[in-house]
Amino acid sequence: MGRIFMNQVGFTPDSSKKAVLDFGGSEFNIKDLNDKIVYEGKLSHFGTDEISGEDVSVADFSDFKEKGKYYVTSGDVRSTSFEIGEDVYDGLMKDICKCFYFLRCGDALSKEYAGQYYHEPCHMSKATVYGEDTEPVDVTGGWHDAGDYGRYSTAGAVAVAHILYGVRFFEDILKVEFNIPKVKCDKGNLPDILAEVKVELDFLKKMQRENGSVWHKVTTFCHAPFVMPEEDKEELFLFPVSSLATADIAAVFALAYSIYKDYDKAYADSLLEVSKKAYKWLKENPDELLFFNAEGSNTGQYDEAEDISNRFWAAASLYEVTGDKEYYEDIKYQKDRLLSFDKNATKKGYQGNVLTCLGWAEVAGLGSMSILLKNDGDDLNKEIKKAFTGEADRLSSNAKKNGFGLCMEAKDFIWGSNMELLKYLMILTITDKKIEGKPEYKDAITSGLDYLLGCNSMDVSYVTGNGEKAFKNPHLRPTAVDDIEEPWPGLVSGGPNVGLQDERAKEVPAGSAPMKCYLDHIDCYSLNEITIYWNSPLVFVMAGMMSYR
Ligand code: G3I
Ligand code: 9MR
Ligand code: ZN
Repeated sequence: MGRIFMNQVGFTPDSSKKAVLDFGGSEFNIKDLNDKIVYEGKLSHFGTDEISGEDVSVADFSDFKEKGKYYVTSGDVRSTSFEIGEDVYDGLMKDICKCFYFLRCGDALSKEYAGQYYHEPCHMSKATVYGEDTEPVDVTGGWHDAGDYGRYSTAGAVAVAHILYGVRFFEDILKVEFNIPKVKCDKGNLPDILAEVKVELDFLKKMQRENGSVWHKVTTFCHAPFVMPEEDKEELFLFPVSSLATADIAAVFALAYSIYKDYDKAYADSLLEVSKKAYKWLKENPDELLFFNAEGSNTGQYDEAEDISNRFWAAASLYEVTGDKEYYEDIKYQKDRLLSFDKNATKKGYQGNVLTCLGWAEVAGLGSMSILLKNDGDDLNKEIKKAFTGEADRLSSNAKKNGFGLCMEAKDFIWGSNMELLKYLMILTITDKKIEGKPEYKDAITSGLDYLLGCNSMDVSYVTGNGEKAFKNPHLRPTAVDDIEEPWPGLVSGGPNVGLQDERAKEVPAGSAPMKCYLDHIDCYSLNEITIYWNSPLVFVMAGMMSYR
């Protein structure tokens, strides 16, 4: 029996629309939920590609724009249902934002807003400064990183950055309400998204030492077993400071200042102070201070090969906010270092142009966004625009090499491949909306979202609660033990990973195509975990989608 893969959530009326079939034939229909044919179309045969391993045909129905709920059929095979409408992504957007609330650490959940996913206060004890004989420190709050209960400075800064750059570029996101407690500010209440991000900012502030440097992470010594967060009572450790964390905090706090200053001046000033203090430390400590786990400790390492992209981002973000020449010189200095490092690097943790990288490690693309926002029109600004259009061209040309219209290549299917995709969709969105619009960029964005929401050869939507066949078994500790049938909605799975880097993942048949290196199993941390920085780029992309309306 064949299968029809498609975006299980739906399409806006004017976007391109398709389903992908793993079998041949000549015709397809769209039927409404009363089984009445509303559209008849011809299939086109695409053939086999290296990422899906399927011989596929494509059912294109972009010219069908009637609002409603439907499914696609061909022969005896039918797809999941989907919807066409202007507001098809409204529920998804609320869900992906609310996830951060459910991931809150400390005593910040209430039964009123968390409902059945409420848990008691967690990780409230003071943290021991690892390897030092000093007083334990209060670093309560923030968001749990992922399926584990660690809180990591660089990962947190990057997740916040995806969201806040989303706010800067596409302010419609400020209107999204997702049922969290209101937070007062000079102008009444903060928009929900800023109230939620403030939770992480307030935690990250506590990760800064007196001298301006920033602890890399606060975790137990080893990952907790599968227990609820409040049952994870092991000693918390603040592991050493890194220049990576310090630079990321300098960058993201300046960015945050640029937004919160319009809502709460005193709070915003305190953010800029954190940023400048971190930057001062960086300048006084020009040598990289990378991070590696203490012997025997196995919580997330978030190791990076260099701190140049982080310093570049910090300088760019502070320059955008202050206009100060000193930062401008630093941007250029770090950019030149980065490009020469990139040229010589043997083990790169990214594909494409380094100036467009938006990951948890390679963060130069975040700095580039600040330079785009500043929009000086100088050579630097032009160089960044060229990097983005070059990358958008590479991605939209990749999208033509497979029947799914997916902008990824086989080598992109690593741990967290869905983030690789979402970073690409961010680049396409920025380029299309803010630099130079092209229909193929928009098509690649649409197809990428289709892939995430079910148009893939796993036939699964990678966002919980969104789509008839959404994944249900994230590697997420509370979900594993809370006795609730379904995880909360809006969680983004890491997705297929050819590395199959956990025990359970070995059950994936040998030689599987990249797109099929996936299992919806709670054990699979290398295929099916969730993290704050896999949700955050989707928030950015959906904010961009709002602006297409
Ligand atoms: O960069 C290389 C690339 O050059 C190579 O071709 C490719 C092939 O395997 O691997 C790439 O490296 C991968 C790297 O991620 C890229 O970001 C590594 O194999 C892979 O092991 C590494 O995975 C990271 C994982 O931690 C293990 O360190 C994930 O990115 C990262 O998201 C994940 O983060 C964990 C935290 O440690 C703890 N909390 C949960 C979180 C999510 O799983
Ligand atoms: O649950 C942990 C997950 O969040 C991490 O991404 C992963 C890699 O660091 O590690 C998971 O924890 C596993 C640990 O490393 C080894 N024992 C089994 C744990 C999960 O079942
Ligand atoms: Zn906690």
